[in-house]
Amino acid sequence: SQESRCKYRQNVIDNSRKAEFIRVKLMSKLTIITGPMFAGKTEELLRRINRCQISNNKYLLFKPSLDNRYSSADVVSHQKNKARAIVLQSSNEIDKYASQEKEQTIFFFDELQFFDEGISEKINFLLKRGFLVIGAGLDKNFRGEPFNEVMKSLLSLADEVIKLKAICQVCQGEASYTQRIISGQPAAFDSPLVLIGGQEGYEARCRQCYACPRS
Ligand code: TTP
Ligand code: MG
Repeated sequence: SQESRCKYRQNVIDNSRKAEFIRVKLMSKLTIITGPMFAGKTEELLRRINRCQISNNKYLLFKPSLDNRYSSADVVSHQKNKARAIVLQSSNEIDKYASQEKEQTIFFFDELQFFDEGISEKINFLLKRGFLVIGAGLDKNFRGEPFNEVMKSLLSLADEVIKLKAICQVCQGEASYTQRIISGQPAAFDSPLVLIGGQEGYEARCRQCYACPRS
């Protein structure tokens, strides 16, 4: 009858909605790769991107416009691996990618600590849409404190936090701190938060070898 056909169709719709809902719930996940400088965060991000390339899984890689250590839109690791990235001036630009991508697309972010404060809301929106999001960022600044509000909220939003360690450049132990060095000396506590650099201005240090004098 007309009525049972209607019921059947409604059932099919309900079940496929349920399946879609469960799939989105299973799929969406935020992984944050963190730790000090020289820990291999970017390397780990690029390793995962390489797996996407091999398996033909579509991905997008974003980096903030602030990080100009390497020219162009490449994300480059210390091992000189690299991948082409989309440079974002503002986290608002993420909306247009969220609306045009299929849920299979994986969203990668490097240098999360340098995005503006809207980034965690945008990432939460991606997760609600069912996307997998994988990002790398510093947990601590050179002062040994949580890097900033952006990293605090992303680390709390994360489903999985991968803490990588570097090697202490003084004692060769495991390093979880980043030492800023200015003219061969540990930078003072009131030195500015953002100072783009690599081996020239920074070292990985363990808790015991790390120092940040307060003037
Ligand atoms: P990272 O990508 O964290 O450093 P990295 O490439 O050495 O680490 P990894 O191998 O794990 O990817 O980039 C850190 C950037 O942040 C770098 O440009 C220096 C800057 N920075 C600050 O501006 N302030 C700080 O307090 C610290 C610790 C770093
Ligand atoms: Mg890096």
